Amino acid sequence: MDETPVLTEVRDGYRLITLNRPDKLNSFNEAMHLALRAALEEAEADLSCRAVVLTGAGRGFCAGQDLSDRVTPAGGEAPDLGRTIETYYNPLVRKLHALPFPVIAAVNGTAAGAGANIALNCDIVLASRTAKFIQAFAKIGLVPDSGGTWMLPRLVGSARARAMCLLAEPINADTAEAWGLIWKAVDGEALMPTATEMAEKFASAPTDGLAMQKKLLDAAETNDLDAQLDLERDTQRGLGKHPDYAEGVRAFMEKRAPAFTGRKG
Ligand code: T3D
Repeated sequence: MDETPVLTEVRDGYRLITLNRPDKLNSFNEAMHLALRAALEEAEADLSCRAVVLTGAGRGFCAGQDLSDRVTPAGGEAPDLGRTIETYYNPLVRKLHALPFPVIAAVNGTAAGAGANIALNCDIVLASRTAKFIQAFAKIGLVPDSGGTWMLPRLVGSARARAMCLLAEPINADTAEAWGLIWKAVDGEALMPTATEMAEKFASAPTDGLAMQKKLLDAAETNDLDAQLDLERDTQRGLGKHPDYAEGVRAFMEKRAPAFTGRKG
């Protein structure tokens, strides 16, 4: 049994959360699901936390479901995969979207199966040039889950999404960037410095405004233009009363750096 399947480092204004089952390429078992859920809930409950960096220990980011928990003897009872997805993967995806601050995935190595899609559900995906994204599901007779079938065509278009899913071939980080699957590919040694520099920037950002940006961009995936325009109006009306807006405008006029208040809770 893993002692600490997820490591959390509390830093000034943000948290670094590391998936920590390196011998199994940080694949998900129940303990890692529970630990990651707890780590994200703790980050959310701590109002001084204004960003999260999610990465993996060792040479991989995450290889999806731990398949050693899925071996059934011939003729044995099949596992109920719907149960794990309902209990763990779907709530995790929903949580990543709902967190009231940006989540940065620092993809340090292979991200496969649900591991790839968990990374792609983060707000900003940075990847080491050695990282690969693999929709590995086809190799074991499954469909992409954790939002894969919803997200991939939106990110890279139908042709690339279909080939990624049906072929299950690795997509390297530079290609992922060129296709718009991720934000940026960087050299391996630059990955964590780039991710933490970004988190530090978010740690002094107008966090409640950024949280509303996440909400609006998610809503835009299903809203029509009229509904989205209304949502922008209503959100802007609310944010116009937030102290961070007043501070941002004053700081601009006074030609100084703004001192945003962060999360109001
Ligand atoms: O609840 C449910 O089950 C439903 C939800 C499903 C969600 C899913 O994610 S399904 C998809 C599951 N994931 C996969 O199918 C990926 C399986 N892994 C691979 O295809 C390869 O390991 C990789 C392409 C990711 C990496 O290849 P490579 O050559 O860099 O590394 P490796 O040698 O294959 O793996 C290193 C070790 O990690 C190895 O262990 P060993 O031999 O050194 O003791 C390997 O067995 C282990 N490992 C890698 N992925 C998994 C794993 N062990 C268990 N489960 C894994 N997913």
